[in-house]
Amino acid sequence: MHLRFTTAGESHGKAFVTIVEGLPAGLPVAAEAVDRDLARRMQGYGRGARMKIERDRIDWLSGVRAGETLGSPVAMLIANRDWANWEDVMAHEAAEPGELRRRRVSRPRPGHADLAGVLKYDRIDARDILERASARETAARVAAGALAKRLLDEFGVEIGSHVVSLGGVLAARPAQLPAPLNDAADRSEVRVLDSSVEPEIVRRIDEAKKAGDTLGGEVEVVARGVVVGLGSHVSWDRKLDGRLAGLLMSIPAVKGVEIGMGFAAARRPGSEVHDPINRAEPASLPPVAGDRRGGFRRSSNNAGGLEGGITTGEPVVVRVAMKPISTLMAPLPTVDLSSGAPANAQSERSDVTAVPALGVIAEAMVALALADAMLEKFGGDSLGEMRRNYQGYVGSLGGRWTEARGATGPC
Ligand code: EPS
Repeated sequence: MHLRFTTAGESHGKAFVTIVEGLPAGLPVAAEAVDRDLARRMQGYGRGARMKIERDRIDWLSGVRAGETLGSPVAMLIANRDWANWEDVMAHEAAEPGELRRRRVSRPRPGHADLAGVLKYDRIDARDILERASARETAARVAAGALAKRLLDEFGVEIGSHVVSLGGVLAARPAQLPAPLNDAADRSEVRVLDSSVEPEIVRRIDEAKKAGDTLGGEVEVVARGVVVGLGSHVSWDRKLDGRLAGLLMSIPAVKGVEIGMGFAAARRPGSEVHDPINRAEPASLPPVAGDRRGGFRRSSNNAGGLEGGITTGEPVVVRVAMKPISTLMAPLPTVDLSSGAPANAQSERSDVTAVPALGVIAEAMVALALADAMLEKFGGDSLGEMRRNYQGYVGSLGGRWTEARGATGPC
C-alpha cells in the first residue's frame, strides 16, 4: 500500500483518531473541506438521535503546516461530544464495578458483531465489542477519504455518489449523471437523483421506525476523470478491482459490491456486456496529446471503468449493498449470555437507516483506493514530482500510439 490509513476510537469513547500516511508533501489541505464531508456523512432521513448530539469536525494533530502536507503522517482527531454522557461506562481506568455491571450488554444482537466478538475476544460484556464495531468509526474513514479526494482533485478526478435503492424502493438512474454528482444527490434528504420516489422512501422509513424495524439499500459511487492504467493485471493483489472491493466490503453492514454492470453481466451474452472500443477523433489524426484515455473511447461502460484490474479511463462505477442496521427497537430473539436463557436482543438508540450516509463513506473508500493506485503509479515525495510523473505518462500515451503506427504502417 502506498497510501495507508488507520483509525482508532470507540463509539462512546473520547474521540476518534485517523492517521493517513503516504500523502506527498505540498498538497494544499484545509480542515473545512474535511469537515464538509463529515457533515455530509451525518445527514440523511432516518438517522438517530446521536446525529443531533455530534458536530463532527477534525483537529489536525500532525503532518500539516501552513495549509500544506509535509509528507509525514497526517493525524486528525474527531471528538465525540457524547463522551460526556459515557465517561463512567467508558472510563479507561479501573473503576467501581457497579456502574459497569448495570450497563453490561449481555443480550447480543443478531447481525451485529456482539456474539462472535465476545466469543473470539473472551469478553463478558458485549460493549467491549460493539463500541468498536459501531459504524461511528466511519467518521474517521471519511476524514481519511477527504484527504485522498483532495489529492485526486489535483489530477481532475471527481468522486460522487447517489442512493439507488432504499427499503426496497428503486430510484431510476438518469442516462446522463449530473456533474458534479454530489451537488444533485445532496439536495435530496435520502440522496436519490429520482425525486419521484423520495416520498415513498420517506414513508417506508417512517413505517419502519414505527414498527421498531430498520432498512437497508444500495448506493452507487462514480469517479470521473481517472487516468487509464491504474492498478495492474499481473498479480491478484495489484488488481484495482479487488482492492476497491476489499475496501468497500470492509464498511460496516456492507454485504455486496458490484463493479459496472456487476452481477447482471453474468446473465447476459458477451456481445451485450463488453464495451466496444472507438477512436476519440477521426482515425486519420493522431490522438490528442495529453488525453488521459490515450485517444480511445468506449460506446458503453459496462465494465465500470476497469478491465483486467486496470482503469480504462472511463468513469469508475461501483455499487455497494448495505443490510438493514442490526439494532432493532422491536428486537429479535437471542440468548442472554449471563443466564443462558432465551431473551430479546439488546436495543440501544440507533438509526432506522444509514443508507444516505453509506454513499459518503463509500466515496471515501473509493478515493482511498484510487489515491493509493495513483501514488503507486506516479509516486513522488512532493505533489510537484507526482504531477511531473503524471504529465510525462499522460503526454506519452498518444505519442506512443503514433510511433507504433508509424513503425508498422496504418492499421
Ligand atoms: C453512528 C453512531 C451510533 C449509531 C450508528 C452510527 O451512535 P449511537 O450508538 O450512540 O446511537 O447511530 O451506529 C450503528 C449503526 C451501529 O451499528 O453501531 C454514526 O456516527 O454513524
